[in-house]
Amino acid sequence: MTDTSADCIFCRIVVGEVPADVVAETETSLAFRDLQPQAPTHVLVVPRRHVPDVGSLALASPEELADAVGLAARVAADEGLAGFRLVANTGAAAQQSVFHCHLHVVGGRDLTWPPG
Ligand code: DGP
Repeated sequence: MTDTSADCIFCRIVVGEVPADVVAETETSLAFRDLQPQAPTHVLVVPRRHVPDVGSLALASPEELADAVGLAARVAADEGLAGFRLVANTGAAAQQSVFHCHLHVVGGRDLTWPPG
C-alpha cells in the first residue's frame, strides 16, 4: 500500500495490523471510536492515505478531505446526534498527538463554547 508509514498508529489501524472499533468506512476514509473518548460519541475519521494533518490532506486531495467530512456527518447521523463538533487539532501546540490527519467527531453531551 502506498502513502502509509510503518511507524504510524493510524496507518496500522487502516491496514488492520492494530485492532479498532470501526463504525464506518469509504474507499478513502475510515471511522473508528477514539480510545480515550471525551464524550458519549467520540469517533475519529482518518484518510487511508498518510498525511500529517488536515491542511496537508486539503492540499494533497480535496476529494479525500470532502469524503472524510462527509463520512463524519454520516457517523453523526448514524449515532443519532442532534449536533456534533468536528475537531482537527493541528500541531503539537494545539494538542495534536497523532500526526496522521484525523477529524474528531464529538457529540452526545452538551458542548460548550469556547471549546469544552
Ligand atoms: P489528537 O490529540 O488530536 O492527535 O488525537 C489523537 C486521538 O487518538 C486521541 O484522542 C487518542 C486517540 N488514539 C491514540 N491512539 C489510538 C489507538 O491506537 N486507537 C484508537 N482507537 N484511538 C487512539
